[in-house]
Amino acid sequence: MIPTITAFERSPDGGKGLARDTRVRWALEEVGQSYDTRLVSFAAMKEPAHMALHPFGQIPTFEEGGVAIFETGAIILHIAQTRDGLLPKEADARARAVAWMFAALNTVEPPILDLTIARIVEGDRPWTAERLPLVLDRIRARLGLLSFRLRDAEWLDGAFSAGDLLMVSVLLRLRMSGLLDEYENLAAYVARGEQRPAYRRAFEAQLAVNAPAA
Ligand code: GTB
Repeated sequence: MIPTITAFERSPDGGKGLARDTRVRWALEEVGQSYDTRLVSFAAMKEPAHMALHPFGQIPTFEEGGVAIFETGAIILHIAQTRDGLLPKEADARARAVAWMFAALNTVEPPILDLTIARIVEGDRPWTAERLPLVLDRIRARLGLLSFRLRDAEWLDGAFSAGDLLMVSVLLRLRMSGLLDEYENLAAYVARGEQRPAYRRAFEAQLAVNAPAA
């Protein structure tokens, strides 16, 4: 049975690959699993059929047989646990890779999301100019320690894993900010992720849906 994921009918990023379905597509490509995509509009996301799948009316979701789940991290963990290629087989190494998945989503991504909120959602508020440097410093604090931990390694803990997939995906959100370029090894790490054939296929698949009409 081929899994079905949901994605934006048209992503607001116009095909930059920043919406979270790209992470799920990437995971599926890494394990060689073909998939169907059901595109949903912002209105359809809030309708009962989709809300039954996703309690917060968002994308992505994942359905396969009797499994219907939401939350990108949970989806990627499920894919990694049911197929080879995204988590080490050895138990201790597997636990460490899962820890990096959580670190990407729970420790590194929150301050990065704050930057989007500060710049886009609250960009016109009077306190933004004062808040922005604090938000940037919180991101730098995380990036500095991540950079120190990675040093000159190719991936976070041995072979490429779902932890790297999520960390690279989270860091990619910083591309436009220029912050990533302050950490040479992190910029190279993200570039390595983007060069993976599975990432390229995932990116192209979302681009085919989201690219602005010529
Ligand atoms: N914690 C959930 C997960 O990880 O799956 C968060 C899911 C989520 O934020 N989904 C967003 C969504 O459905 C799309 S990915 N939003 C619609 C809504 O809430 O009504 C977030 C996203 C959206 C757009 C861009 N962009 O344009 O750059 C980037 C990221």
